This record gives sequence, C-alpha cells and structure tokens, in this order.
Amino acid sequence: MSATTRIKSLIERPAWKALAAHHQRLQKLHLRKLFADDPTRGERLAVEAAGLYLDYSKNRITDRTLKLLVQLAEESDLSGRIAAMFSGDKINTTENRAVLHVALRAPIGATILVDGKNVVPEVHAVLAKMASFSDRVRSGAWKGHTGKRIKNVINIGIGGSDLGPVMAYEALKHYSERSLTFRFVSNVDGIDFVEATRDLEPAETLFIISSKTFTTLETMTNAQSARDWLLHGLGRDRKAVARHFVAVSTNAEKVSAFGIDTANMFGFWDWVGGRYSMDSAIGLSTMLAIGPDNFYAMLKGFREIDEHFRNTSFERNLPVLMGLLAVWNNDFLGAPTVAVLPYEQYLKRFPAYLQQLTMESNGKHVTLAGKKVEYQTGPIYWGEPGTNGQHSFYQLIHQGTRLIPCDFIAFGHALTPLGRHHDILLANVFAQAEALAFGKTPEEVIAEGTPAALVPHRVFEGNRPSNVILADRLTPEVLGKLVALYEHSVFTQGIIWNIDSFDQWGVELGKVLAQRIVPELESKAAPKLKHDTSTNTLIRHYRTLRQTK
Ligand code: G6Q
Repeated sequence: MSATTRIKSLIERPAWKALAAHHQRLQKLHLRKLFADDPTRGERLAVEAAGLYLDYSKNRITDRTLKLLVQLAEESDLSGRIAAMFSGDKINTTENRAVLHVALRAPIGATILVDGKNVVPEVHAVLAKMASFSDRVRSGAWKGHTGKRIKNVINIGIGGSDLGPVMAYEALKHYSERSLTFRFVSNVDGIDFVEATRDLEPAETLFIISSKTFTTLETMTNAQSARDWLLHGLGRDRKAVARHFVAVSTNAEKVSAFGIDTANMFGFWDWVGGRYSMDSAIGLSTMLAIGPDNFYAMLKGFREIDEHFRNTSFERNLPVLMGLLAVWNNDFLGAPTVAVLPYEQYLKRFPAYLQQLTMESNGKHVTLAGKKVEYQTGPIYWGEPGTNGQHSFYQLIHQGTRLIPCDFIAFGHALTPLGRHHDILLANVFAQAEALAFGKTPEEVIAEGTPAALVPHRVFEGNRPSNVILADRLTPEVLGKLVALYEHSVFTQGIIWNIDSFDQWGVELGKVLAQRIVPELESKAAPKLKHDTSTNTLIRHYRTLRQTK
C-alpha cells in the first residue's frame, strides 16, 4: 500500500472533523475580542525565520485552531511527504515524475538521486555555463553577427517560462545592468512581439527562447517571428541565428531543428515543473540582468527557506503555517480568494507570478487517487502593489460581503530612499491590516458625530484576516526566500488536500482545441465545421470579419 492510500480521506481525518466543530464554536468570535483577551497575541502569533518575519496574529484563529491545524498536517503525513519530495521520490504521480525544484538550489556537494543518479552536479554545471555566458554578454565579449555588442535581451516564453523571469527581472531591477534592455514576449497576440521589438536594432538583440518542451504554440510562433525579424534586419544571413538566439529547454533535438547551436542551449530536467523553474536555466534572463553573483545569492535565499521548511517543527515553520492558515481560511471560513498585496513597487509582478504558482498547482478537482474531492481546493490568488489597490478594490475587502484574506508584504528599507515615502508606505501597510482586523463599530462612528442615516455606511465590521510578512529589504536573497516561502506553502496545502500540485492537465484541453481550430480559420474554402452551434457561428463570424478590409 502506498503512503498516500494509508492516509484517511481528508474529511475522515480526526483533526478535520475537530476543526469543523471548532469552527462552529469560533464563528462569533471577533479579532477585537481575541486581541483584548490576550495582551501578548501580537507578539506570540508571529514567527521569524531566515530574516522573514510573519505576523499571523490577525487571522481568525485561537491556540486551539493552530493545534488542530498542526494535527491535521501530521495526520496528512506532511513530514513524510516533505521528505519524499527532498529525496527525489516521484510524487508527481500523474506524470510519474520527481518534483525537485529544491535540487536547483542545493549546495554543490549535496546528493539528490533521481532514478539512482545524483542530479546536483548537473545543476551546477548548467549554472556555471549560464554564468560564463552571462559574463560574456554583460562584458561585451559576446558579439552579435555584425560584431556589435548585445544591448537588448528578449526572453520568449510563456507560463512558467515567462512569469518567473518577468517577475524576477522587475523585482530585482535595482540590481540590474542598466545598459542592457530586457523585454519579455509571451502572448501569441502579435502585438506583444511588435511592441517589444519596434525600437530595437536586430544587430544588438539577443533572443532567449525559453521552452521546456520547445513545442509550445505561442512560444514557437513568437520564436519564428523573432527569427524572421532578425534575418530581415541582418540581410537574411542564416548564420546570424547562432549569434542572436540561445535556448533554454529540455529538448535538444527541437532546439537544433530551429537552427540554434546546441552549444548555446541551457538545459533543465523533467523533474522541474514550469512554474517552479525560475531558479533553473529558465532564469537565464535574470542572471543576465543581475549577474551571476546576485543569482547565486538568490539561490542561497531559496535554500535557506528549503532548509527551514525541511527541519523546523510545524508550529514555527513559516511555509507550513502559511499553508495551514490558507487551508483554514479556504475550507472553514469559506474565503474563495486570497489577495497578495506587496507594498514594494518592484514586486508589481509578484501577484501575477503567484497566480500561476498557486492556481496551476492547487486548482484540482480530484485526489491523488482520482476521486472527486469533497472540499474546496486552491483559492483564487490575485493582487496589486500597495498603495494603489487601496484607492480601488480595497473597498470590497473592507466593507463587501465576501471574506478576503490578505497577505501584506513589506520591507524595512526602500532600495532608493526618497524623503518620507517609505515611512508613509509602511504606515499604510500597518493601517490596512489594523483596519481590516478591528474595523470601526457603530458606537465609534456615532461618537464621531456622524448623522444617523450615514452610520451603517461608515461602519467597518472588521474581523477580516491578514498576514503581514516583513523583511529587511528586497535583495536577490530575500526574493529567493519569498518565492520558496510560497512554493512550500502551496506544497503544504496540496498535501492537506491530497491532490497532485505538480501536474497541469487543466491547460491541455484548450491547447488541443486551438490547434484544431487554427486551420478552420485559415482555410481558403469554407470549412466543414463540427463544433457546437455557438463555436461554429463564432468561427464563421470571424471568417467574415477577417475578409473585410
Ligand atoms: C507550468 C506549466 C506551463 C508551462 C508553459 C510553457 O508549470 O507547465 O505554464 O510552463 O506551458 O511550457 P514550455 O516551457 O514547455 O514552453
């Protein structure tokens, strides 16, 4: 019997049942009372590890909730599953693959076996190759086809081969080589490519084609357009491709067929999921931007949280706590979404990155054994950088009818201090978390002299949960820590829900259907359509539209 089948189904686990009963008793309890009854709550329900401080005291929990959540993790064999991931077991069962993003940042002397082979030396060999290439491009030693130095780098990729690189580039722009321009093309909408290249010189531009499979329709379409654009700009000399294209892929055959010299291919492995790959060769654009030393510092940050996750008791374990609280909010408080609100402009793409990490991982409707789940799985993640959101959607978070737990992320220092900006920014973080938790009672509103008719409009119920994550400043190392924190929180949630957090079959159907429809749109003669009547009519309508000038 496998480890997963020995475990009771989630709703049968004693801790789950106890949590359901506990939730009934807790329903009326307000954060105002929880704080009033415990003068040390704000200090007690906080934990610091690897330089990340997590204040989770403003969640609707008691000590008993935490105890039961930890018990739930134990009954779900979280420790066993963490150990299985770190030792290279094939825990991605629907694809029969190991899940080893932790090997991407393992120290050089470590041993992690996949099918009996230590993968760590290969990881470091690719990192060394990336470093040498990055140094050559950054120093100008790597020249374009006409002898000019590279000034522009364009990463072409989508999903896991785009969101991590874009997010990391934006997050670490402060550390980036400003003489290089970085752009990211992902959408098959041609405008993405056209806008990214319109002011660039082909002779000074390097394309990184990032695609694990090297078959993805969007990426391959953009890569072809990039090759045409380059060759058009460089007198159609096909030899130019080798100096202006490199690939990040697991598929050497396809890379070579595209015309890229496999000496300029940076490999990775099927045990790295796309959404877990920003610290693999998929991060080549990141390394080109911030340099190898900063990239290694980012890996060190990842590693510190990996070690913390692996070795710390659940009660003090940042990703485990965040994961368990996410389960509590999702399944017991019934909160359908989580807002991620970084108070750091450089993290503007972090919510978009997390959307894929969390929702592609835990948006699953069946258990590992293939049975329909009887509870909610992954919540919807979304967000925007503070303070902008405060003047937009926070209204609904404060006074709407839905419960939206928030993760606030903030730093002790601005990377480029400017007058009073940073104190004002941080005052807003603390004020928002405080307002959400404590709100404003009718009595308080009346005491302000508010006209009676307006009182209900100005009441804030409060009791809205949030986490606050604080770190010193946004360095490459801290970015690695933040990403690893969420990766392992997602893992924790997936283990509790007993789902495969590492496959993504849900993206397949649309891909297959699109491939079928493309020729129906392009064919000269009217195609025989066999879809439903809505799809057939839409296709015909589009065919008519595209004929008009
Ligand atoms: C991520 C997914 C998916 C993938 C893209 C791009 O976990 O697997 O987002 O990254 O579909 O795939 P390729 O890298 O193979 O082009």
